[in-house]
Amino acid sequence: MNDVDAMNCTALLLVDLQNDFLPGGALAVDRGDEVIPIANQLQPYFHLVVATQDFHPADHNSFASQHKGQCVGDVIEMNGHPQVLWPDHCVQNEVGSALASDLNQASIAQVFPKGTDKRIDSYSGFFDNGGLHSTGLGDYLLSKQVTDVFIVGLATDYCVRATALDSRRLGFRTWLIEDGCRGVDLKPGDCKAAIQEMEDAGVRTISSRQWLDDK
Ligand code: VGL
Ligand code: ZN
Repeated sequence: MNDVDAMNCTALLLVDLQNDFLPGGALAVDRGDEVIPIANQLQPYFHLVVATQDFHPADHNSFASQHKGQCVGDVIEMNGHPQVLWPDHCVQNEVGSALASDLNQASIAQVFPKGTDKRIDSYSGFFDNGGLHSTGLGDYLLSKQVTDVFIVGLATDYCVRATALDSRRLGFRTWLIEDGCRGVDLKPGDCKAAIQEMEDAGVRTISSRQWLDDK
């Protein structure tokens, strides 16, 4: 038994399960496709399913292509924050930004786009990287009386990490479904460090099996 009881309201948060983060995509996460069947299997066992969507304008400042002389993987300063430069990805209304075609989308109550302002990136599904602009996800979850946020998605060391930390900060009991996430590991060990940081912040880790075995 885990300690989520019937009094709690559980939300499954699908982070950036989009074509560009899957093998063959512009910012492919190694074995990112393996989390899609896990996300599908989990969905029926939550009160609410919501998703985030990385959704950039074509000239987003996080793209290396927008910075003369800079390469993918370089880190620059953007609005006073360190910013990794990425390949062009998840461009609005292109196939790369669409939710993964194998993802069951029928039960997704709402999709929250992020990274829509070209001037600043947004790893978290709740706020931009400056912590200023809200996507509305937090208020939405509160309006649904959600107490427990369970996270699966891509990528462990970027958007999953930032989303889980903000979820904790906003006071939700927050769970990382570890086998439901894959990461980038630009530097080897980044994912491991991200998981440690989330745990230190009070995020609890669980496997999809542990959750499903209880049902
Ligand atoms: C992400 C890098 C850039 C992510 C999004 O979803 O983790 N990573 N944009
Ligand atoms: Zn992005």
